[in-house]
Parts: sequence; structure tokens; C-alpha cells
Amino acid sequence: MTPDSPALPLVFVLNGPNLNLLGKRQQEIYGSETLADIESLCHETASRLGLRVDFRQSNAEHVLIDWIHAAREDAAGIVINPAAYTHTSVAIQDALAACPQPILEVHISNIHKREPFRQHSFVSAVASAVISGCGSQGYALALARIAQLVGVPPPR
Ligand code: DHK
Repeated sequence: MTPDSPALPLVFVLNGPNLNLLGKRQQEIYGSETLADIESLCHETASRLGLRVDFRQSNAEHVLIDWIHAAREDAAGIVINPAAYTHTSVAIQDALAACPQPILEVHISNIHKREPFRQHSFVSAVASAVISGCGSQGYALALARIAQLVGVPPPR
């Protein structure tokens, strides 16, 4: 089976506002890797794990919500870094609550070490697990957990 075979479980990796500026924005917090670097990491990790990835970013809440609705039909799991919407969006929480598949919440920075307003997540209440403060590696860890939750046999 090739890494892009449609038979492999598909994971949506969704990224929220301002993550398109990774590598240019507050490198002391978010690191020097770009979103394109993280996308490559996700594809490499997914093919090693026997998954496929559909990697997307939007600055618009309604677009993220439409993608979460699409994931209900099309994805075996969701990795989401909602960025600032983590702390504000009941609408994203509601959309994710309607998804039966595993949801992994990822933050590049450790939101619990930052400003008080970042320490509440509307998403955590509906996530299977939360990874915060592992940098870009958090995405790879999230994909590994989804592989386990959806029952993909471990790589040999
Ligand atoms: C990214 C953002 O843009 C912030 O708004 C969040 C998150 C944290 C991150 O660490 O990936 O507070």
C-alpha cells in the first residue's frame, strides 16, 4: 500500500489564526519553524504511522468550523491547534463536540506558563487529549496518539 492510499485512515490537521506566520512571529515563543515545515513533519510522520494527513490553516472561525463539519464525514481523527480561538470559541467547541472521532488539541507553546487568559481552553473539554509546550513535535505526538486510538498497527 502506498503512503497516499485511500485505504489509510485520514486525519485532518487544522490550524487556526496567525499560525500562517510561524517562523516570522514571536520566535522566542513559537520557534523558527514555519507552518510549511510543520506540514512536512505531519506528512512524514503520517506515512511512517500508516495514516494520511489533510493539513489546513485558516484565520477565520467559520472556515475552521466548516472543516470540522467536513471531518465528521471524511476523517478518522482530528488534530487541531485552534490558536487564539482556543480561549474564545464556544462555536468551535460545539462543532468538535459533534465529532465522534478522536480529537487531539495541540499548542506549540505551553499555554499554562503564559498569560492568565490563555490558561482556559474551550477545546479541552471535548478533546481526547491535549499536548501543549512540545513545539512542532506536539503535532507528531498527536498523530502517533491518533494512530493508536484508531487502531493502526504500530510501524515495524
Ligand atoms: C498559538 C496561538 O496563536 C495562541 O493564540 C495560543 C497557540 C497558543 C500555540 O501555542 O500554538 O494562545
